[in-house]
Amino acid sequence: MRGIHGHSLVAGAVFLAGLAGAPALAAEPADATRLGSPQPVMVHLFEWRWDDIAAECEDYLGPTGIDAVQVSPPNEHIVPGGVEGAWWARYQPVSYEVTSRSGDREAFEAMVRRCDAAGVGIVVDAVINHMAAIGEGEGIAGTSYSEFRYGDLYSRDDFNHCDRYDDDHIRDYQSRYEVQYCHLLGLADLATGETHVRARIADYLQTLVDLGVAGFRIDAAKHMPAEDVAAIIDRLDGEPYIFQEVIDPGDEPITKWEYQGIAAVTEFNYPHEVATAIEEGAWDRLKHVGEGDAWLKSDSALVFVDNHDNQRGHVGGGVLMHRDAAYPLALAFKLAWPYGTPKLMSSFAFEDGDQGPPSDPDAGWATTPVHGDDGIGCLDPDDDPNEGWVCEHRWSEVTAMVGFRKAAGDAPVTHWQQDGATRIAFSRDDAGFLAINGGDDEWDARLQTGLPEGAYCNVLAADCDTPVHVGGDGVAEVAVRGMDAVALQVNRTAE
Ligand code: AAO
Repeated sequence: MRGIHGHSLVAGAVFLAGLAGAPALAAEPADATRLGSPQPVMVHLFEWRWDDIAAECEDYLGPTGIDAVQVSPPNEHIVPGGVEGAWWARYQPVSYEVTSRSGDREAFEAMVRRCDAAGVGIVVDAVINHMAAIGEGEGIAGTSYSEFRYGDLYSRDDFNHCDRYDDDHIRDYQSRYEVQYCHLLGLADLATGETHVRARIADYLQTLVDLGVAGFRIDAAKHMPAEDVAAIIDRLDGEPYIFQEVIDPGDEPITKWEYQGIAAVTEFNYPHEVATAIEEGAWDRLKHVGEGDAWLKSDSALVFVDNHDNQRGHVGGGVLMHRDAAYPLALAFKLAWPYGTPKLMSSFAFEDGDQGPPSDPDAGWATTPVHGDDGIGCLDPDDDPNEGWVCEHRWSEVTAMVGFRKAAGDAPVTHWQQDGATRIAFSRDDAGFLAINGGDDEWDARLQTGLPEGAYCNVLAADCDTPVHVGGDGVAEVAVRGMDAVALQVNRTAE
């Protein structure tokens, strides 16, 4: 076995990454502590109803220590019936009225209040780059729209008309102009360079800030010039936590570095590197996650193992998701590794990528609740794997590792150890220790845990019947079953 000490992901380390190309914008710090705790964890309750999220905050998220929920877009969108209930109806805004498939404004406000009381912030998915697909129809709150006209909110001059191709759709991601001035997927592209358009968008966001939301995900940020995003955010009173969805595959002219001076940015290296390292049996590569100049600096990075797009292959795929055996281990790594602000995915099961959440087609595709008398709860292993709420955030491995992250605080990574490429272990200084065995056979080893002498519970085990004994030198005999992990944390000792 090789012992590697002095890992470079030391707390407070200054990364040089990203300085090149960073624009001179009014820098809003990407301060995740705005979510209310020093090492916040977020969960995306994808397509959940507001009443369910409120109950979830009280019953699970608050007690587990999850700080924030990313919610699906709360504003009026196209009627789901027009697209056979597809989830992506939510990404086609018709107005900024707070009425959506997840509930009305009253339910939204009640959710914000109840979650806040439970210590959980609401992070709104803000679809502000565009409105619904060019054409005509009706929104879920009854607002009519036609070509480049959305109620009395926007009309033709409020949109970009890029004058490319016959339909002005984006085709070439190598063209900055096209990506930012043509229509993403045929969705009417708002002219975010215009002052009055910025003002309308900012009014919508401000309404939500005033209702008490804790932050925003800026959808399709790459499709708006960074200065437009900055100008909109600059108009807001309050200090929401903001992260911008920018898919930067590394070979396009628009990069994540342009946006990191504004607020946090999605780090798409993360899901792809975690998946490829694990799938190639090169778990030892995880040691370098977040290191080097290809990665956003830690406090600018929003990290995830999968998101609602790439888990269904909409955006490239090539990630791990809830159906994969290695997924809980990938999540354990993510929550133990001190890089970025982690977001958990809480999915609904699906067979087809367009399929919407559990819902009733005969009732306007009304979403089936999780909680309450009509609630269907979360999927059991014996249930139909193609329909239902998966609730990854309730898995015992996940809740245990949220506790681990909190206990580890800002302790740096120390004592990286590995045996071959599939067996890895590291400490969070003297606060926590994680060993992952990505091989099939049991891994029995004497490992340096960094922890004070004592008998510790494996927080990933169902009980503490077989504690791990750490000697005065920090070393322990650790047995990790194949495709399993052992996690110890300083405040979880055996009685
Ligand atoms: C729906 C229909 C469409 C129809 C449209 C209008 O599906 O057929 O044309 O309505 O009627 C979601 C759904 C869409 C849906 C849309 C509106 O995903 O299917 O369209 O709602 O209902 C780009 C953007 C990125 C965006 C992503 C989907 O840059 O911002 O496309 N994500 C967000 C949301 C998403 C949502 C929208 C935006 C729209 O998260 O849920 O759409 O509000 C490359 C580029 C990326 C580009 C992808 C996909 O990515 O770099 O910028 O994302 O291509 O076009 C590897 C590479 C990766 C590459 C990827 C795919 O992974 O590493 O860079 O392969 O080639």
